Amino acid sequence: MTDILQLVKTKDPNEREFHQAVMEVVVSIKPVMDRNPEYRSAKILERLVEPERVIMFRVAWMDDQGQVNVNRGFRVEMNSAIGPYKGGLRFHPSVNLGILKFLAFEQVFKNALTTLPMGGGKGGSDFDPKGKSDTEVMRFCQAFMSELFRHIGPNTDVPAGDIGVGAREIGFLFGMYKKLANEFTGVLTGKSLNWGGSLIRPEATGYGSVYFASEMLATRNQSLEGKTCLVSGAGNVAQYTMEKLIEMGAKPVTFSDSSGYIYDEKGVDRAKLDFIMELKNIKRGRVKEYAEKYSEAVYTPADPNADHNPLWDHKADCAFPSATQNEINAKDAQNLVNNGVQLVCEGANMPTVPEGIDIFIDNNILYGPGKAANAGGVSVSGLEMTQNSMRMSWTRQEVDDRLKLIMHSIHKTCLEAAEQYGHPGNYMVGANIAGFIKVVNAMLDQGVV
Ligand code: NDP
Ligand code: 2IT
Repeated sequence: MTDILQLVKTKDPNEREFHQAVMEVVVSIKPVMDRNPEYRSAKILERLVEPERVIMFRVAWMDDQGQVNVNRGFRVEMNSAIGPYKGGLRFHPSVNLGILKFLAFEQVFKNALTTLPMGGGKGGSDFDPKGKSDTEVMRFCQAFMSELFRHIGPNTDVPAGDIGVGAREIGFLFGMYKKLANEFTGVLTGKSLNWGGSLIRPEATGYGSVYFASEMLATRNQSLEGKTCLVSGAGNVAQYTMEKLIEMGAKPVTFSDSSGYIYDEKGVDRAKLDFIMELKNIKRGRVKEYAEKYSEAVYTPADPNADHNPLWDHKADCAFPSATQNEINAKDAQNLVNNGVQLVCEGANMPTVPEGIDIFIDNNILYGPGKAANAGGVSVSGLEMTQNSMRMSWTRQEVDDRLKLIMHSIHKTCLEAAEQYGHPGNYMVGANIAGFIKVVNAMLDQGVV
């Protein structure tokens, strides 16, 4: 087991986040490997950690001042054992190959848990959409797609959104794909409604995360009603997490962006959430402006030198990290436990460091790992693909019912796998094992390829 981690570290010493994601899975699936010697002789782990294909390309584009800019574009096609590569695109200055490999690796197991036929991939660029005009974002997306289009397709690889990629970017990317491929087809998900998108796709990750939290609480005969919740982020996932929490009678009291966070002791209600959505999605402003509008709210700027994030240091019942990777360190995790949090549900991908996860598990916290808890987004992407190939659109109710059913099934699958392999109640181990078994059995069926 440690051999495989050593192999990954030796081959790609600088891919810290990828090592972290691999380590978590490799430790979790040890009992499965012990019971199935054929996995070892088929070199299944060695194959899983090697992407089937990595595409890396230059993206040259011109800004509004007529200056030429050069960014780096990527698509990591990680695993296609159970379906076409599927996963988001991230546009953020921190993007590099190691981060996209960790995201693609997680996506393989997440997608397997959804019950839908999707392999795993991830892509993106170190392009920073912040402060760019709409026309700059459009020119960048067109330049990005002018290379990516030859590698993707509705039965090959189907990208979607992630950090920095929402409805606006998907529109520009789709327009360029259609022009180059001369084909109107479901090659991206997260499309707008009137040209092939699915109802509930924008809401799906946040709603799914809250449905998963409800399932976890139900195992202790509890519900979200009346619970005080810490949410981080203020983007797609955070917004719809807060929307569903409010609908279920819970009280979100925090949210954030990379500049700082808001604590609103009275709670974010529907009207305040509308303000956040307009601020973030239309005006593309900063969360700080919320405290200028609502005097009861307190804004704390982010301190890059702090040893913990004060957002996670408030009295609360539940926490929904929904911003980015490693946003909860060990000290934050301990603060959450000390402040009475009983549930941590990961809307973001890998938001908790390994030592933090250990703290949650040791303290009997209901801990929903990202690859299970945030799988609602890609699930509804899968439903968007189904609707596209049927040339049909389902109603809001129909899609929401399917999303609920999928989250229920993921929750059950995680618990059953955890129980079967001697870790009752451990959703992390359960998610890793269940996703792993599905993918590797498909790989074995398909021979050495
Ligand atoms: P958005 O771009 O819509 O929002 C991201 C939010 O997180 C913003 O508020 C952003 O602040 C903040 N953020 C991003 N990076 C950092 C950072 N390095 N430090 C502090 N804050 C940061 O993205 P999403 O809401 O779509 O994604 C959030 C998380 O959810 C990611 O981990 C993503 O991988 C995951 N996810 C997303 C899914 C989806 O369907 N969109 C599906 C499953 C998981 P700022 O504006 O200042 O950058
Ligand atoms: O991390 C994720 O699951 C996503 N960003 C969504 C991927 C998708 O294909 O909808």
